[in-house]
Amino acid sequence: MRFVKHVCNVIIKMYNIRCNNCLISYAFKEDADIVLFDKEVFVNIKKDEIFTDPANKITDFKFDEQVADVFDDMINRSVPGYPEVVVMSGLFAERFVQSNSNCYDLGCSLGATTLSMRQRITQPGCRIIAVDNSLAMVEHCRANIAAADGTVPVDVWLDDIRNIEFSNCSMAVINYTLQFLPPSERRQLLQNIYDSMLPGAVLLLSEKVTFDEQQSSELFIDIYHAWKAHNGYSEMEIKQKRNALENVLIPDTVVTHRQRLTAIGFKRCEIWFQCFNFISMAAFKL
Ligand code: GEK
Repeated sequence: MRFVKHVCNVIIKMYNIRCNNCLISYAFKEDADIVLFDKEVFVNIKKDEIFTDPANKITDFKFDEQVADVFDDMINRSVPGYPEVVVMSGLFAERFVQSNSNCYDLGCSLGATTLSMRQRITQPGCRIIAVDNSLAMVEHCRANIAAADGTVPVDVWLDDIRNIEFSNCSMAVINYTLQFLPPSERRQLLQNIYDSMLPGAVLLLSEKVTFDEQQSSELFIDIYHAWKAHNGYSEMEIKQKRNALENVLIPDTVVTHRQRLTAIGFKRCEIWFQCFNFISMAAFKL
């Protein structure tokens, strides 16, 4: 179990996200016309020790029960900016979700983004559809949703996001999941989402990326690994996880993401968050 606390001083808004046995509280403070962001993190979660022991043979990474059980800790220590992206997804939901429409959380894992969106949706008649193809993730996610407060109905589907028939969509979020699809199948999924979108809808896409400049790629990977070490992962854990993900997580460049989104029909797409080689984009239908 780990226990982390970081507090800010002047709190004007407070959000709580319950996820599994973890409570993350975010506080926002405001100074004149500048909104400063700070957070209080109060975490009590199972530690990710999956790659602690040396393995004879590294097998491809799988989202099984072992991973689902420690996922809160794993993703918070492995994806820089993850808590911010989760909270900010809620702020996008508040602004973009339209009445009587569907919102999608694709590759929902434990449901953190779903809960964040649910807390901020104000429009009537909305439904969130959270999809993941890992049974372990879906079971944990359903328990998390059932334990959380909220009036917006949530359906958690055990399915491959490539099989979904999207409809009446005002917001779709695909946080750190497109990267796990074969590159040749990414465009069709995004096209399916786009085709189901209402005018004014938004797609949030968060991904690990690579860079055309090899020097930039190497630099960001290096700093990223230093950040993982700072978060308590050993060199061996970092190396073994990297090897396990090698054939499973295939990052695109920002240019590829932009070109694909534009070719599909999105009118604008902007990077709204970046930390090292992790980005979040917002793509707008109009
Ligand atoms: C979060 N968005 O907490 N169909 C459905 N689910 C899939 C597929 C697929 N084809 N491929 C992978 N997944 C989450 C974090 S994690 C990112 C997303 C990470 C699921 C997989 O089972 C896992 O739960 C999730 O996508 C990726 O905001 O672990 O780096």
